[in-house]
Amino acid sequence: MKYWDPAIERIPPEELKDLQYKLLKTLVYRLYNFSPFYREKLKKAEVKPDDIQKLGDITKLPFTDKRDLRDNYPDKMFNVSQTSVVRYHISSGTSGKPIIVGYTDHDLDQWSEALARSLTACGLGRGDIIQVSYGYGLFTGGLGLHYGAERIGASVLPTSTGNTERQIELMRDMRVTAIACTPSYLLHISETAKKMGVSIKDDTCLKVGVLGAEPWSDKMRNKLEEGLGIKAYDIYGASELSGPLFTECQEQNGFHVWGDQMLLEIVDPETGETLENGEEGELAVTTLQKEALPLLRYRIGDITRIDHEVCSCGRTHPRISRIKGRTDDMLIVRGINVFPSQIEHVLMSVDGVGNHFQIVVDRKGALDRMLVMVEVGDKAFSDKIQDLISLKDEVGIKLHTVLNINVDVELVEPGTLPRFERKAKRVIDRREL
Ligand code: DLL
Repeated sequence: MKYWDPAIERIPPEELKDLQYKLLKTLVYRLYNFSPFYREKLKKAEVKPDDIQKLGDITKLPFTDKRDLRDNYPDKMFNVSQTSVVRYHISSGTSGKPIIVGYTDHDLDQWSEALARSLTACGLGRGDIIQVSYGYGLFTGGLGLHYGAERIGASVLPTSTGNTERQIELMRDMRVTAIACTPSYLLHISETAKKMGVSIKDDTCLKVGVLGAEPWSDKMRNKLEEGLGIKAYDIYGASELSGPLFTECQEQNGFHVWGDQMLLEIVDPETGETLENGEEGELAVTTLQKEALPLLRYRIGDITRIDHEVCSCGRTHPRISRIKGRTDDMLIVRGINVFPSQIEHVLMSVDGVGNHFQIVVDRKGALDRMLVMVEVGDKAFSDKIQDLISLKDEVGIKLHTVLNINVDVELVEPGTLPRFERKAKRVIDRREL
């Protein structure tokens, strides 16, 4: 088993808790004394730095969320002056103002360090050639993985997104061993390669995918792993936390979240109440060491659960399970909560259905209507009409069983739904118009 920094990655859990407590105490002291934004928030919540006497006292502290960042646009929540900021990234978000994040030298160093541990946990290191096909620029994916991969001594091929045929030629000719991109983009790459007559499995050296920035299912993982002959690791992160940060290890059983950098809680999305270990809820993150944009109990909107068991890989830091969805991409259709990831899961379990789908939600009179458009697989497409009708019925019944609502299904020709180089946009909600 390879570690990047075994002393910290295998730190005894009790020592990690002590370290987290010390870092939390220092953070609250720093915010109370030096950040006008947090000082006001802490005063309102009637908490002083001295009230933090143990790790569990974190629950006395107030939450923050996206609204705080938006209300303090562009940089009023920063806790350093502009002269200490060496980089900005911007997250576009789906509505309202963008979110500006900033980094000091130390922040960038910590970010690369976290990714160095994570990429090592995916079995990568010196000698690997890593194609970074996340967007470079304001998005955190490209530059984040770039510096993380350089830190472990791998060779970086900074292709960014787009120009897919060239990406495939380079992957083959440069003997790329790992690719970092969204799972939907890797799917698109694999389809394009097929059209070009390139077999990623047989004609390239690709063995690892570091795939994330959007929810994807285990079924999709199986398809990618089997189809491309790779190990596909999930990677999680968010601009507010720095960018991409945490991956699974080779056990592929949850993201290892580096506890010396981030302190995690799971809270009830409705009430904000802290939930027990192992319960599913909204992730709240406290950044223990970030300088430019520290976040206290930041409610990130992602639904997951925490596992404090030491992983069989030997790493002792807490793990979170794969992201089920967001509190805010959760669709409520006729009063029922629906996550796009549940729909993907069902579709991927039906033989004959392709990999691409789109969800359209509409309202007829007072009634919500959900349509799932899905491409049929190449093989099923050549089948008889009767077979297609049965396939459509099968999808409808399976979706109904899992979601508990009637869903209209439309089978469409392979290659007709939009493809994505960045994050996939699977849901069109027409009810708001
Ligand atoms: O997506 C950072 C990133 C880049 C992560 C590259 C992984 C790889 P944002 O654009 O700010 O940052 O979006 C963050 O994306 O709160 C989640 O809702 C979602 N997300 C990120 N990774 C995953 C994942 C980047 N592996 C938001 N599974 C987060 C599910 C994910 N959702």
